[in-house]
Amino acid sequence: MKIYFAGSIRGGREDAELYMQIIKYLKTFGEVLTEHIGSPSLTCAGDDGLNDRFIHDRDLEWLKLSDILIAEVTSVSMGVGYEIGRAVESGKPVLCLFRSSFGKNLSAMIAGSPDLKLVNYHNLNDAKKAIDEFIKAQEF
Ligand code: 6IA
Repeated sequence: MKIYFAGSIRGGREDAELYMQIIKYLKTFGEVLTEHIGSPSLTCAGDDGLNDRFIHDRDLEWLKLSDILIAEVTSVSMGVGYEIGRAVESGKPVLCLFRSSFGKNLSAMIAGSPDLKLVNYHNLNDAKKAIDEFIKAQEF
């Protein structure tokens, strides 16, 4: 199974360590095409040497190749929202993981979407449980 993990980059890297843990768990189910999202060396201000058009086209290509999209949506990120929208439009199963206890408000465009699965969670173990259930529910 190919998995697209989406997490904030320019929206802020506060949760980068958590992304890394989620990605590590997702790798037990298949190939994570976006492993770099958890990298501590990828900063919101930094430059990985790639231009934006290249990043956009490459990431959409990976999204097309993916079987599912799993997004951590607590940190507000325009790129993650865009990826979720594109995945929903192309009929991919989408799981959004949100930590409501962090006092952030989730966009109504995600919270109100009937075309994705949204799970409120508190810690990594909860996230793992949500991932297990979501993947089990898919028919590949
Ligand atoms: O708006 P954001 O930057 O927070 O969007 C993050 C989402 O867009 C992630 O889920 C990625 O899939 C994608 N994305 C955005 N920027 C990049 C990137 N390099 N490399 C890979 N995926 C990206 C940006 C480097 C930048 C700090 C110069």
